[in-house]
Amino acid sequence: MKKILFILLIVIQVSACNQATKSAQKTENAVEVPGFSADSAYHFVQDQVDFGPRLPNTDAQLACANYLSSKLKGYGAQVIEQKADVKAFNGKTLRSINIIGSYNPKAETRVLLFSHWDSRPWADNDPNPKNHDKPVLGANDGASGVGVLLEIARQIGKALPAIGVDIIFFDVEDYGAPANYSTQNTEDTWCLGTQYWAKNPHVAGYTAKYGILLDMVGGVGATFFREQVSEQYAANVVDKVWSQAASLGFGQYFVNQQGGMITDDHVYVNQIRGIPSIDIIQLDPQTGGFADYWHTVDDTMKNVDKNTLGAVGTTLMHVIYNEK
Ligand code: AHN
Ligand code: ZN
Repeated sequence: MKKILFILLIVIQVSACNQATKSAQKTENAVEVPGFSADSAYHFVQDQVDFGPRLPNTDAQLACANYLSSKLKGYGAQVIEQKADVKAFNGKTLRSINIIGSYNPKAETRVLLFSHWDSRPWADNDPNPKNHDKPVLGANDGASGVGVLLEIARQIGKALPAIGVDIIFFDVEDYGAPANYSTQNTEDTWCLGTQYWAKNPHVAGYTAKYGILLDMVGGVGATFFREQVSEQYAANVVDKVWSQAASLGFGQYFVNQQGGMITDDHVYVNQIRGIPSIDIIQLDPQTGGFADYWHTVDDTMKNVDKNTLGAVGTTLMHVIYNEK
């Protein structure tokens, strides 16, 4: 009896030992993905909104540019401010400040993450015509994407991923001609900071494996459909991001169905720089339009939800840290 017990013990011991080796290998292979703080991202959105509208040629623009650059520097990025004069649809010369933060600048495999940081000078979609000349605060339209990317920068600063990452905050995206401006094609009046960078990248010949644009990623109950320009140039990246979101339980935000099409910053990164890029954007596939507070004086913090910021940020953290 004693002998049998002894053998049994040894068998248990050995199998326990095998078990231990297996799980050790598992932890060795699995990538550590740092957490994403939605609270922190939300604060970064609030910080930007506190500067007031971030309009070209204003002091608020300079103050917020300083804030964004020093945040990125503080989180260990190598930072370049790319200043340029760009021409608006109405003939005005606008000072554009693109802010670029790089991690692992020598790594050959790179991922580009981007958002616009300016806000729109006119609330021309406001139901009240009296508001059409007032600026948009841009809590969701502008600040939300940047808030998520600043939190990603904060996490990357603490533990670098295997690849290189470039975070770009593009300026003068939202100075596009109003809908009733002219009968001519006005698509290229948007995204002026991005168009400038795509033709004059901060590093000669700059490229990346792929790019991800975040535009209006903070809305309450937001849904992100597979946007069509993204699908055309970078369907594999859409697959990667939407399936990562699904496996994290964020399928209610990232709806795996065809969405609308939008001329946004990713168009120029695709067409001019040749970097396959997608747009994560709250765009209604039925109406082809945005949330009802879009380009109104109501684009304020009350429409920004930490849960949405968290779903987008957590998904991107998993994408980035699983990249080799
Ligand atoms: C067009 O209206 C063609 N593009 C709008 C892109 C945009 C504006 N994203 C945020 N604000
Ligand atoms: Zn806008």
